[in-house]
Amino acid sequence: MHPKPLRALKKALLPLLLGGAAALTAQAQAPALSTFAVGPTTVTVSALTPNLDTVWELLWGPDNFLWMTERYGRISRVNPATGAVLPVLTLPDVTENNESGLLGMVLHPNFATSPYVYVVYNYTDAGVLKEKLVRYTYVAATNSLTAPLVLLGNIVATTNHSGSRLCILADRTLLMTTGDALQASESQNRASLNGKILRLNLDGTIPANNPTPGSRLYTLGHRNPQGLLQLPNGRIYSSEHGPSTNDEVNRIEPGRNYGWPNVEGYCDLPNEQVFCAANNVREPLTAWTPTIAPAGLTYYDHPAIPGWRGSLLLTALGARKLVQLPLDATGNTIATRTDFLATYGRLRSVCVSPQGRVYVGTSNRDGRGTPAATDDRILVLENRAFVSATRPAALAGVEVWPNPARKTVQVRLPAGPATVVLRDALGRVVRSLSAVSQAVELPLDGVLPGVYTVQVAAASGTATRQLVVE
Ligand SMILES: [Ca+2]
Ligand SMILES: [Ca+2]
Repeated sequence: MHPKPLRALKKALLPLLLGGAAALTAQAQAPALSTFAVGPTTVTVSALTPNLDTVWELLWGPDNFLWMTERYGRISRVNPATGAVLPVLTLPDVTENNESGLLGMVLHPNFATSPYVYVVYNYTDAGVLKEKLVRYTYVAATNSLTAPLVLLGNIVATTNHSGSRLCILADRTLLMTTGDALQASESQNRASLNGKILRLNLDGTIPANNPTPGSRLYTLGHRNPQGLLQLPNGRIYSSEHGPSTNDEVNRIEPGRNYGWPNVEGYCDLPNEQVFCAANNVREPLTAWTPTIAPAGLTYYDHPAIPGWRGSLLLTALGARKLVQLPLDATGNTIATRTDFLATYGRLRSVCVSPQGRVYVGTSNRDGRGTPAATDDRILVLENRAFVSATRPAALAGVEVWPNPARKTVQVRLPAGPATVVLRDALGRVVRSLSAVSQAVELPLDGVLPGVYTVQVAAASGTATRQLVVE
């Protein structure tokens, strides 16, 4: 190439290159909408994606994208760096009416080899509104969902009190919350699927070790639970809408009765105490009167925002806020409730990324809000000082063997004290330990076969290795 055309080419490319650099900078630091303090930490709020409609579910996927449901029926992947929405599928048979529509979603924990997406939604069957749990298969090559398989259908529904949040437990069974469909007595009817938390195998069959053999029921006596999660230590929590009093956060224990409609909130009235004593009722850990309309529930335990570590984070629709609920060591006590994020309207979905950012989906277009021009939105909550200060050096010499592994795995650490964390394909912590010597053995008992990452953090840097557990 002659010098002159080369110069011309450079001249033509320069604005593009500069423009690209500016765009990258803008992505890295979206404009701050507001900040708030969590102890000494400043948390910055920015908008990742505008112009959505009722963000019902948000979760962090093994592809390092956010996965989202919008209640009218669309499933999308959202690029967390740019906010770009990549629609995957708009379900053809969702009925959105009042509180009903496309609700919760989970991905199979071993998505690399079992690319299943589980969704729960309302549909219309011969003119009657119902609810079903459907498994789709994700095809990465075409960014699409195919082969829908109904795992549980024909559930009684109305336009209100449909639940439904999904959660896959560490033992790879699936929990699904259902609402009472405005038929309160059904919550105590063991023959009904309404007002329950159900437990299924991932193929829809009934686990052999459910509380009652042959029954899908895991717990009963719920009104309308819309938050559900399991902590790394195995404990399970749920949020639940009360009537005009007594919204609840509950610790979920197999076979327990959560009281509705005979008990609202605590077992504190004389007739409630009689019912509670006779029916193995589990009282809530905390209850709200007046109500706040609690929805999404997640767990924060990342060093990015130290003041939130060990806490449940709960979104509230009616009260329009995010609530921090610190758990004590027993997991049975919530001593304080601290409110954040009060200026963005109705908040419904929430998840945490492996980097310690919190993503919150608004619900201002659900018929009960006052949407701003750019609603609904995904908001990002992050400690920007932590993010910029902790881009650590790569730690050389970390070795993981055997790989694939079965009962234990050895991790070689070239640089003294370190923390070693094993995460599953969804980024969830499966094992975590502190190592003082230059090698450590990580037990794998109870760890199911699949693809995992071993993350090592030492003073001199970090390293990540993939591990296959057989
Ligand atoms: Ca209850
Ligand atoms: Ca009560």
